[in-house]
Amino acid sequence: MTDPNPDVRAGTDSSESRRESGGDELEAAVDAVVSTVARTAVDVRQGLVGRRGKTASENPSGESQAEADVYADELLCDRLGSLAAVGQYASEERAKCIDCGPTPGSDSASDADDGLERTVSVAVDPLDGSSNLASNNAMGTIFGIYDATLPAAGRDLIASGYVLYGPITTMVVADDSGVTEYELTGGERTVIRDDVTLPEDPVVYGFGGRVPDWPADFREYARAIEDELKLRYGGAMIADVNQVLTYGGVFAYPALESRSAGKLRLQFEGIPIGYILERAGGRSSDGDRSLLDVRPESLHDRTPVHVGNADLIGRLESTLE
Ligand code: P6P
Repeated sequence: MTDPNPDVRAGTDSSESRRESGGDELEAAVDAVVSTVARTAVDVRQGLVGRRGKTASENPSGESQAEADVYADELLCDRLGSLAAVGQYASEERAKCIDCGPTPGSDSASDADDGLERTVSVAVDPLDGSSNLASNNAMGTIFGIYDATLPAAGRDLIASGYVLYGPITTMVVADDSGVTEYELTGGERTVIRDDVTLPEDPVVYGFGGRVPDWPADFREYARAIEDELKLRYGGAMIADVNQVLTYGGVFAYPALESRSAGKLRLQFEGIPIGYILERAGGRSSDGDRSLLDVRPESLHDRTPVHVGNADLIGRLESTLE
C-alpha cells in the first residue's frame, strides 16, 4: 500500500464543488492513478505476447475473455487497488466493484483510521479491442476517475484517459484543464501534445455494427457522412477514436435494430471517451444527449456511443430526432 495521500480531504455536496474544494488533493489522486496506469501499460503490452488465446470464461457482458483481458485486469486491479487514493476499482471484466479502501468521494476520516481523508473510484476497460489480438491490430486501455461511488455519471468524472497500444504506446488524459497526449517509454510519460483539440475540418469517420442492423435514421446519417469523410474503422474503439482526435471527424457505435442499447458500455467506454472528446472541443451523444448526462443504472449498462466534431454530432441528433 503506498503512503496515504495526506492532503486528500473531505469534499462538499456536489461533485463540482467537491472538485473545487479538493483541487490539490484530487489532482494528487488523479496523478497517482494516471502514473500507475502508465507504468502498468508497459507490462500490459509486454504481457500480450503468449496471451492471445481465449479463456473458457466470459465477461459480465457475455463476451468471451482473452487471456490478455484477464492478465491486464489483474495487473490494473492489483496496482490501482493498492493506491491509498483509490477506494473503489471496477472493470469491464468483473461483475462487481472492488472496495479497496474508504468510501470514494466521502469524508472518510470518519470511515477509516488510516489517516486518509478521501478516495476516488476508478472504472477500467483493461484491454479494449482485445479481439484485435488475433489479427495483431491496435487496442487500448480505458480509465475513468470519479469523485463518487460506482456506478457513477459522467458529471462525477474528475479525469479520464486511454492508453493506445499502437506502433508506439501513447496515452491521452483529459481533466478540467484540457487534454494532453503522452508517449509512454518504460512507464515514463513524455508530453507530445498538450492542449489537444479536435481539428476544425473533419476528415475521418468510423461506424461499428453491420449496416443492415443500423436503424433507418442512422443509415440516413451514415450515407451523408460517407459522401464527405474517409472511412477509418479498425474494430478497437480507442484506435478509432484516436483517429478522430487526431484528424477530426466522428466515431459511432450506434443503437442497433438487434439491440437498441448498442454494444459499448456506458461506464467503461461511453462516459470516459465522451469526456475526452468534449474536453477536446467536440461533443458526445447517446443519440439524444451528452453521454455525460446519462446516469448508469448498473455497472455494465450499454449505450449507443457517438463522439466527435460538434457539428457532426449536432447533425446526428437532428437526424435521430
Ligand atoms: P465490432 C471491442 O470489442 C469493442 O468493445 C470496441 O473496442 C470496438 O469499438 C467494438 O467493440 C468493435 O465491435 O462489432 O466491430 O467487432
